[in-house]
Amino acid sequence: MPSDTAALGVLEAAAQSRLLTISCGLGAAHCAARSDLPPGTRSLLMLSPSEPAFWPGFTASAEWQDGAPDPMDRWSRRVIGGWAEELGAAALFPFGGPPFQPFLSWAQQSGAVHGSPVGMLVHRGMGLFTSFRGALALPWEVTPPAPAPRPCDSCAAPCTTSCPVDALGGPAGYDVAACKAHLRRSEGRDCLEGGCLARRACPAATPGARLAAHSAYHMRQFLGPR
Ligand code: B12
Ligand code: SF4
Ligand code: SF4
Repeated sequence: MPSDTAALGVLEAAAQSRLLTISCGLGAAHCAARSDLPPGTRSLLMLSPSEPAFWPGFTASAEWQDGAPDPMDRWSRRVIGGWAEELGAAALFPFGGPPFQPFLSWAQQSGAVHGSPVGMLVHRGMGLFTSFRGALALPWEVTPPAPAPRPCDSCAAPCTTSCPVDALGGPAGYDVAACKAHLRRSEGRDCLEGGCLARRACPAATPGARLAAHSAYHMRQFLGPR
């Protein structure tokens, strides 16, 4: 495939047809300077769910319907792995560790995704619902999505005051135990069924950036058996 001439727009259309969007990435200079990418990588394109199409499309998939564990990770391996094969690229995934691939570091170097006062990544459009299903490491050059200003620089930071148990942004980082304890109580139902209140408070997310049913799935996975 003459992929060295494939423009970002062509790849974005291909991503959309797979319920994904190219949210950020690294160009040739950044790739050359990193030692944590597959040898020969000249561009890295990071793939996020394309909302609001993602959740209804994903729940219609064989992986969701078969009832076996980890449907979203299996879906990601099939869809992104298959696409990478077509392109002659390597597919990289944020799950499957430890060790984990450094998705946070790649995303922040892209300049299109930024650190936030609550520790999570933030993106103009996805807000604090920034997440990745995988990435394509391409052996040819593609100009990735342009860097964007950090939305927090002009924000009153409602994310810092929205968590009912102050589990985020403290000196020790993310207090996972406090978050999970809240989710297990009846008061935590809103977070559990509608998604993290701090993530929902972020005005950098466009409306529909994450459906409640999609959030509820991740919250149940995160919480584990109750
Ligand atoms: C391990 C992990 C976790 C652990 C973190 C353990 C800890 N802090 O003690 C747990 C299971 C708690 C976790 C939780 C969540 N995580 Co998480 N996590 C990862 C994972 C798989 C690996 C990170 C890692 O260990 N890297 C290696 C170490 C050396 O690097 P590090 O930079 O020090 O890693 C730290 C941070 O990643 C941080 N971290 C990870 N997740 C989260 C979530 C929050 C809220 C915060 C503040 C910090 C944090 O904890 C790591 C260890 O200290 C990454 C994927 C990846 N490949 O990066 C996703 C990832 C960072 N997580 C993500 C998400 C979405 C979540 C959840 C919000 C999931 C959800 N519910 O939808 C939850 C938080 C629940 C909530 N309040 O909503 C997203 C990014 C979110 C963002 N906007 O920044 C990632 C990139 C996964 C993805 N597929 O997109 N996660
Ligand atoms: S609420 Fe404001 S400060 Fe917090 S992550 Fe979103 S843009 Fe940044
Ligand atoms: S899910 Fe709820 S308890 Fe956990 S960090 Fe978010 S707002 Fe706090």
